Amino acid sequence: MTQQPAIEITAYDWVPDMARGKVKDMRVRWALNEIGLPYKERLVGGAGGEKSADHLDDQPFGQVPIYKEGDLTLFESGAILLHIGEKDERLLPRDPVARGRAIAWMFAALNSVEPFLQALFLIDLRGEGQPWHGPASGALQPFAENRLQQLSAALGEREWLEDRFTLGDLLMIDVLRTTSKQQFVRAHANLAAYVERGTARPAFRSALAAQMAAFEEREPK
Ligand SMILES: N[C@@H](CCC(=O)N[C@@H](CS)C(=O)NCC(=O)O)C(=O)O
Repeated sequence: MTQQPAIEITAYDWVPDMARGKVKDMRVRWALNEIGLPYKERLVGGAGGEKSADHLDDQPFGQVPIYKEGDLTLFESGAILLHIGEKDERLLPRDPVARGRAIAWMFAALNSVEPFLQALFLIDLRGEGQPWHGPASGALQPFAENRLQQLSAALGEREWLEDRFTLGDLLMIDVLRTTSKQQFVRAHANLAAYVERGTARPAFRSALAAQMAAFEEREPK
């Protein structure tokens, strides 16, 4: 008899086309694949709509991903990745200096880069046809562009943000590859190449296939 994986991740059973392959359970799938840890999936409805009571019990904001392992239920992709990183030094170095740097890049992805790109996406989503759309977007864009300029300078000609791939790269690449403002990424050849390098990793490719498969099962071609 095959044993059930000890880890369960929650993902949506449906999202609009433009979000497919970009939902944040990708980060968790990718990290688990990097270290060969199997997981089972719990697919929930309610993307962008009403959330079930069970969902809200597990994730106070009614979002995905959710991660379960034994008695532990975790939400927030950054916290989930830190937990997974503890399991394997291929994701999070054991050396305290390298580990500290990797964690700093994880926070940078979530706290210094993603918020500006996310806010621009929301302004576009909610602002279509609104008189405030142009001014709001115009006011925020320089902040986002500046962050990517600074990130590009920090990366330079290196392959990864530090001297090897870590969860800091995984999160940063996920933030960059999913932004609706791809032109800001493409403006920096090194950032575009960095995203290509990360998304060429077999662990990323199989994570993408797994997320897409969940949607395709629901809507067979
Ligand atoms: N800060 C959260 C954000 C999670 C998030 O934005 N999840 C989106 C999918 S990518 C979601 O569930 N959105 C539906 C909603 O907010 O109702 C994390 O990193 O886990």
